[in-house]
Amino acid sequence: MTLDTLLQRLLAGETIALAKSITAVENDTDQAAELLAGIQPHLGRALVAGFTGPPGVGKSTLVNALVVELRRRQRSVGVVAVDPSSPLTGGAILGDRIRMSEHTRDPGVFVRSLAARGHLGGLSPTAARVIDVMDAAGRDVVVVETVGAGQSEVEIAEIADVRIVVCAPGLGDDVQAIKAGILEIADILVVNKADLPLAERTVSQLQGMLSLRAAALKPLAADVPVLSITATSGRGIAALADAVEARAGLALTEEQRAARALQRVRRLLADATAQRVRQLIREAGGDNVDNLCAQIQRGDLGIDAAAARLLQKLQSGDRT
Ligand SMILES: Nc1nc2c(ncn2[C@@H]2O[C@H](COP(=O)(O)OP(=O)(O)OP(=O)(O)O)[C@@H](O)[C@H]2O)c(=O)[nH]1
Ligand SMILES: [Mg+2]
Repeated sequence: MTLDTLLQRLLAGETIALAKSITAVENDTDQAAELLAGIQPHLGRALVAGFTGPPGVGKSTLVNALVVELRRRQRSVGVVAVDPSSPLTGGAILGDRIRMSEHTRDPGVFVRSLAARGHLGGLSPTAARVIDVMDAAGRDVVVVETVGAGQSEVEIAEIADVRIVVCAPGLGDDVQAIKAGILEIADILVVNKADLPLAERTVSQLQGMLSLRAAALKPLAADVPVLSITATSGRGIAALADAVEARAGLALTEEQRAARALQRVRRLLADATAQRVRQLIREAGGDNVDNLCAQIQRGDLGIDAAAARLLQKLQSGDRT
């Protein structure tokens, strides 16, 4: 298939073109680069819903149940499951594949599992591109599942229009993990496994944290709903779908679409730039960086001034 044909068929939403395009993107082919450039003017339509949370809380089960609900609402769906290859849960891909296989005969659902490849806790740049390809193919909603919230280059928080943080009842560590930062990114909090004991307590703990945060920092935290859900039975899923659709529009005007696309590109650019700078620093290594560090340690140079100087040196290719 020529690039033009592939692009046309992808934009028309053909499943085969979508599959081919994603494979090209995963393999980082020359055609993929051109394809990604070609789809740019068409991005920003899909609502990207990012699910994150500790291993085993039921993210995949929840995503699966949400997909069923979205299909009931006639939404076309793309699912990107970033396989954590987690030593904790093992076999995650297999579990996801089995659960997702009930959708395989529905052209309205397209599922792709991606290896995390060292991007544990976040998204690889490939995942971000796969999301774009699904967007270009006209999927109404792209659902992304990642584990935790790590330090990878492209975080789900950066890409998603709606961030859903999932936890399960009565796991002290869970709540700690959520305290440690992912609460900050949540637009919606889900306490899954509401059929288990202590679910209500976890809900009120989370509500307590949110109101503390609302008082301290973020007045908008009060708007973060805490939903109690049993993914295995589907209880509470409709409320989740409502909340997702309420946070980010599905029927966008051309202006809103352009604004959403711009916001994503902005984040990706910032991200790529940060990555490039890190790489340059690694390559520059040695004296350049060490000299600046020594000056900082002697108290001769402030850290911000040193960073500005380092950026200048990196740009000019100055290796002294
Ligand atoms: N009791 C109960 N169990 C659930 C519920 N949702 C999921 N589970 C179970 O929890 C286990 C983990 O579910 P997954 O959906 O694989 O969890 P996950 O968060 O995707 O796990 P990783 O991707 O490995 O991090 C499975 O055995 C599910 O059947 C629920 O609502 N209630
Ligand atoms: Mg999973």
